[in-house]
Amino acid sequence: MAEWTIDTTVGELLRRERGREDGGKITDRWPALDLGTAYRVQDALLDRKVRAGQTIVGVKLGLTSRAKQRRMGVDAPLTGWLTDAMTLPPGEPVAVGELIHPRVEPEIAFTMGARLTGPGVTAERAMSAVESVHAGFEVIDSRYRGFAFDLPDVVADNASASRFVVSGRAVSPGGLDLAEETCRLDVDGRTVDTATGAAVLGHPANALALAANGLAERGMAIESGWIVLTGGLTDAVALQPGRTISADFASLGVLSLTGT
Ligand code: 0L1
Ligand code: MG
Repeated sequence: MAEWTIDTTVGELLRRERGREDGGKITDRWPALDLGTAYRVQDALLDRKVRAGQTIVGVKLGLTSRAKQRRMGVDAPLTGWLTDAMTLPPGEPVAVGELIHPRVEPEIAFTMGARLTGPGVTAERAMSAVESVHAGFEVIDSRYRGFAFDLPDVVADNASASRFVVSGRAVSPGGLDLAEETCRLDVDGRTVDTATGAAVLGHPANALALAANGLAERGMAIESGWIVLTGGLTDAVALQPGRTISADFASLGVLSLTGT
């Protein structure tokens, strides 16, 4: 077997995504894959998508709650890229058969009104660059069997990013208490979970600051106009054909997503 490299890993992850097929951990075959190299894989994967015509529209935070980190067996948050090909218009159903094993999680999303460049970004400075706040859903779809991975695996796999939707309703950040913002998650009309914005690193602004500072270490910034998904508020729920998942936020409104 040829030695694993950034290029072969990108090729393998793209092959799985396009073929709708999962597989084993890259770290089983490339144990030396460390976090820094995994982010280089993630950036090279993005580069392949951009060269194929996709546009970067934002960034996502993942594994921002300690509970989710424990459940997935990793010990740190991570960031990934959002492209136009992942964007779902509000109300558009998700074709489950186009994905591997999609799960949906409600998130607080930001639209950026100004460029945010680390290092040293605080939560306060991060919030001052936010233009509007939205209810959001992320559809995650790991390219690893059973969502089983180590941190470098999931970083290389662009943080399991697959699809996302944000509500058309834009709420001004002034006057919102996002740590206290409640979210009720319903599946086919039955409540399965509740959470507040504090589930995301204590406050979604902390997640935004973390993303800006992390990107700065790689020579990048969060651009004006980008969307930032700040991290799952509750556990992710499996998306199935015919299933409707709704998130009812106290101030941000209600968002629903249906599988077909
Ligand atoms: O957005 C997320 O929190 C997911 C990050 C990757 C971990 C997973 O696939 O559950
Ligand atoms: Mg997420």
